[in-house]
Amino acid sequence: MAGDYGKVKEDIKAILKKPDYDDGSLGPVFVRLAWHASGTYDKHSRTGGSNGATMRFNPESNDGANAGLEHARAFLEPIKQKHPWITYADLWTLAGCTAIEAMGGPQIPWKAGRTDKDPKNLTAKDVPPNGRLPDAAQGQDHVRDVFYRMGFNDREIVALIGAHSLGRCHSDRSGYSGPWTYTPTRFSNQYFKLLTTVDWRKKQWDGPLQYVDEDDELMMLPADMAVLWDPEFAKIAKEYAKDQDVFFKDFAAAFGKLVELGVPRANDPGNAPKRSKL
Ligand code: HIF
Repeated sequence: MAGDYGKVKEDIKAILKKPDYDDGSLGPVFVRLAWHASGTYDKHSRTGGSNGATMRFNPESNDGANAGLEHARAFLEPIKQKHPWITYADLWTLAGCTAIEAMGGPQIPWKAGRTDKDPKNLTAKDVPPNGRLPDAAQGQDHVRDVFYRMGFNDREIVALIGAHSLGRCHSDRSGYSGPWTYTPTRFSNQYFKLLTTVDWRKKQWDGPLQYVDEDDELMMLPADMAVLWDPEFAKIAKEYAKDQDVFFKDFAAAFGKLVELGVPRANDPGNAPKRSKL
C-alpha cells in the first residue's frame, strides 16, 4: 500500500535535532546510512545497492565499515512503526536525502519503490559480501576502483566526497576521530575550502594515520587527502571550493544516482516495453 512519503519526510525532519547526540543532529549519521546501504553496488554483477535493505542481515550488518549504523537504523525504527507501509530500503535512503536538505544542502532527487528482502527466504547471495565499501586508509587508486565499480566518474566522486562537510569520525566506530569541518551539521562546500587551504599534518597519536590542522581540531582521512594529492581530483575540488552552486548541483545529481544504484525501475534496459509493430 502506497502511503504519504511527504508525511514520512516531515517525521524524519522532526527527529533530526538531538542535543545530546554528537554535534546535536542525527542528520550526518542518516547520510552515512543512506550511502552505505547504496555503496555496496557492483555494476558488473548488478548486485548490492540500496534495494533490499540487506544491512539488516549478516554479513553486511557486521561489516566493520558499517560500525555505528545500527544506531542510525534504531533511530529510524519509530518512523517505520508509525508508517509500516514504507520499506526500510526507501526509509533509509529518504532519511539521508531529507537530512542533506534539512542541513542546508540541495534537494536530492529521490524516488520511492525499493523493496525489502524477506528474511524468511533469504539466500547467501542476497546479501553483498563485506569489503565493498571504501577503506579510509587507502589512496586514489582504491577510491577510483571502488567508485568506478559503482559506475561513477571522477567528477561525481569528488562531488560526493563533499558530503564529508557533515558529521565526524568516532574512535569507537572507525577508529578515526574528529570532524572534517567547523560546521558538521551544515551542508556546504566548506570541506573543499578546508581541504585545499589548510596545512594538513599527520596526527600524533596511537590511532590510525589521519591528518589534522595545526590546532588538532579538524581532520582528514588518508582517502580524503587522496583528493588533494591526485591532480585530476584536486582540479575539481578547487572548482567546488570556489563555487558552491556548481558543487550543490553536481552533488545533488551524484547522490541521487548513488541512492538509485541497484534499484530496479520500469525503464531499465531489458525492462523496456516491447515495441508494437505498426
Ligand atoms: Fe564517509 N566516512 N567515507 N562518506 N561519511 C565516515 C563518516 C561519514 C569514507 C570513510 C568514512 C563518503 C565516502 C567515504 C559520510 C558520508 C559519506 C567515517 C567515520 C569514515 C571512516 C565513521 C565513524 O567513525 O563514525 C571513505 C573512505 C569514503 C570514500 C572516499 C561519501 C562521500 C563523502 C560517499 C559520503 O556521502 C558521513 C555523513 C559521515 C559522518 C557520519 C557521522 O556519524 O557523523
